[in-house]
Amino acid sequence: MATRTVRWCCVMAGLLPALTIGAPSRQAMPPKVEKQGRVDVKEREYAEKAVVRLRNSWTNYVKSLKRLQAARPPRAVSSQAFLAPDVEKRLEASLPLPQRQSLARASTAQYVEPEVLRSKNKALHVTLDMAYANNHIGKDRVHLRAFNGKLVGPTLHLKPGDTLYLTLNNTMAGERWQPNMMNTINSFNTTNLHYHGLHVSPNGNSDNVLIQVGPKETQYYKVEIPKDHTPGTYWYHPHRHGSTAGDVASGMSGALIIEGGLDDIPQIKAMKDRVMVLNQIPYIFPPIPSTIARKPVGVVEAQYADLIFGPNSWKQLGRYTTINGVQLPVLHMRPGEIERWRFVDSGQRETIHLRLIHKPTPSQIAQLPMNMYEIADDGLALGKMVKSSMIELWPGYRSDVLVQAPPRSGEYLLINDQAAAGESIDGSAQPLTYVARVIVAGAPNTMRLPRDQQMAHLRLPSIKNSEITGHQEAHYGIFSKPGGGVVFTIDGKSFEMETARELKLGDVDEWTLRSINGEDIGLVTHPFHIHVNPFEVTSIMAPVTLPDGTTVLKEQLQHGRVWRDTVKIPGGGYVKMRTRYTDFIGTFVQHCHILDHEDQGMMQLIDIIDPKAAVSTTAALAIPKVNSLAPDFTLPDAAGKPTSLAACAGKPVVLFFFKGHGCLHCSQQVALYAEHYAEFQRKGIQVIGVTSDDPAVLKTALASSPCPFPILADPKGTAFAKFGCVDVVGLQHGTFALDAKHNVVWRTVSDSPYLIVTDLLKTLQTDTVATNRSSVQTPSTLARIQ
Ligand SMILES: [Cu+2]
Repeated sequence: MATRTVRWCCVMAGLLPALTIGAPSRQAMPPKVEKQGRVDVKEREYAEKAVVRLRNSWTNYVKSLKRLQAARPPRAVSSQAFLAPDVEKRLEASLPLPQRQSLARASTAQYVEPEVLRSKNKALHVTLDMAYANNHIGKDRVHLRAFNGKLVGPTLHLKPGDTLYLTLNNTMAGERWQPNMMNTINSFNTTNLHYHGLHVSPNGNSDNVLIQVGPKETQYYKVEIPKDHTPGTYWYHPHRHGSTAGDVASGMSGALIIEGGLDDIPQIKAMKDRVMVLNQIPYIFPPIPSTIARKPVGVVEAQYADLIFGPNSWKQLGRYTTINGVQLPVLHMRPGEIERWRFVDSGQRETIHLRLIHKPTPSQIAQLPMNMYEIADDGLALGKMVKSSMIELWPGYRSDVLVQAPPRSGEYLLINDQAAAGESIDGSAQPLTYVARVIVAGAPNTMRLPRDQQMAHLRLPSIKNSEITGHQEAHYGIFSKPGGGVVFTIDGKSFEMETARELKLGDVDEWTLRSINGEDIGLVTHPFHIHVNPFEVTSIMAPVTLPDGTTVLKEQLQHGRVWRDTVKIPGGGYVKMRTRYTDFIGTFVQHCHILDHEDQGMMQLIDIIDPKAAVSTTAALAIPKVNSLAPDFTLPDAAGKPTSLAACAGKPVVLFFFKGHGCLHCSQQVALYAEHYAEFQRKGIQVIGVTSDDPAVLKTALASSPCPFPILADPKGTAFAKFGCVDVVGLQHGTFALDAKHNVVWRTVSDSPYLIVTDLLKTLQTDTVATNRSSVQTPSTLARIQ
């Protein structure tokens, strides 16, 4: 692990980030609540109490673990057949009320696809508004954070070589920033996005999960899909440390399809293509005072963290796994028809075992089974068809399955089968639950399956022994804390911003992943996920108890090596995988995809550096330090008149470097400063922009959109260089707050422009920048001054 020279802890704690290279493009201020009325104080108190209760529930869980793991699965309906109503009724009495076969069989809920948005002319422009929405899950009313008001986000279709321009509008109300909440479940109104499985840049405003989008903030993402990107089923979801589980559990996620590959095989092209985002929304009904007559409404809130993210919570809540937000949807197929179902497991913490079961006919003629053939895992083609009676999903997994209806009419149920102790996330038994109803009827439509030979070339090439340049180990573990509660760790440490695992671009590593939990915790399976580069799993070893009572490790990979981006690490076992670090340098993460484990610390930073490049540390050294005197410069304005920084002597300055008027984000930045310029003036702060445009281009740009403050031309990048806004990849964006003596009081340098001008304005009180007080030298203290 390399120690990072820059402390980023404030980024994740909700404060302003310190200066970084390849840092978050969006340096969000802490969410601020202006009025600290009783409601805010109470909400915070409730959330903090929930964290304590969650800790206590883990303590109690650890104590009861032996008993739980020995427990038999609750009696459930046989997974093989429908039963006579009276028998069924008796058996179902032991199940949580909603999960009854009779209800599943009677469902008339309409199957729906998420909204579909497709790229056009190599670009896809999408806006996601995050806001509370009222919806129904079955008959239950729910009030949840949502994207565009739905229980599932739109499906985004792109092709290799396209660019995704995504605007994330966080319209949530301000929430009080809670100190000391690192590695706890907190602040669901602060969010961001991760493009799960995509091989894209983790920097700037691309797939950068270190960005935080606070309440009332907007983040512009630009994700460039490489021309040679592997087609497949990917997805997007929030990934802000502390609120990932809360936001994903509310249904804030959607599928992202990179077109091509398997789609172009004629037999598959002829099939109906269904995207099925599976959510496990753990809504609870808060207690309603008996004096108020209203119906309960289901919510997912931090103040109930112990009830929704605790061990065994999902089972106790008895909620349904929804498909595209619908509980028990009904699908219609014709006899002989084959469809492609793209399962996206957006559940936050449970394992899912999908099976299709059938109903015997009254004439005792055995009903024919529906066949399932898996063709891709995590969007990546298997290169063949694998006939499967059960599709095993862990949080974050995707599975593309060809589902073949039998040649006769019939009725089927898609179930999440019961799991014996040891087969689930936490080792406790899981009951059978129902997911969807499938009716096969109508005129036959006999379709053909593809042949393995047609798919073989779509599998990513295997990594040979001779290619491997090094080895990595990662140990995932939960350990009891002496004072109660547990810690979630990778390599013995909970998440921190100070250290990162350093990897080198071009290297090919073999990783050994282990799940080693505290002795009192026992066996826990953690789904490992790493961003940016997929990996080839070569072995999954899990402990199996033999009839004589001895335990041995047994290979779980039944169909050979497989490419994935998320893989379960069996408790007490290990995974071997190989991966190539190609195309992208930058900082991202590996973590457990049980999202409450991640939020509570089971995550680690990864830095991929380019050993051949004179890495950007040179630039870092050149960036004027906080409390140091900003270097002077003289540059021409649009009229060619030389202007120097020193000309503003005695005045605080906000100085920003941008890449020219051709850049959309830069134009937005200039427009934002122009819009708020009067407020800067009232505070006595001079705003100066420095562009990489030459004076002629600048003049043309200003003629069409005049600017109230000076913009200086720096086509040779001399001032950019003086302020460290030059990197191996070219010019960087920089924003510097200088006091009246032109000492740096705050700074940020990044791949993309700093756009939270209003927050900067609010934070930069006149007295902060007008004097050179030592108490306002760091971004974090600066941010606290209100
Ligand atoms: Cu985990």
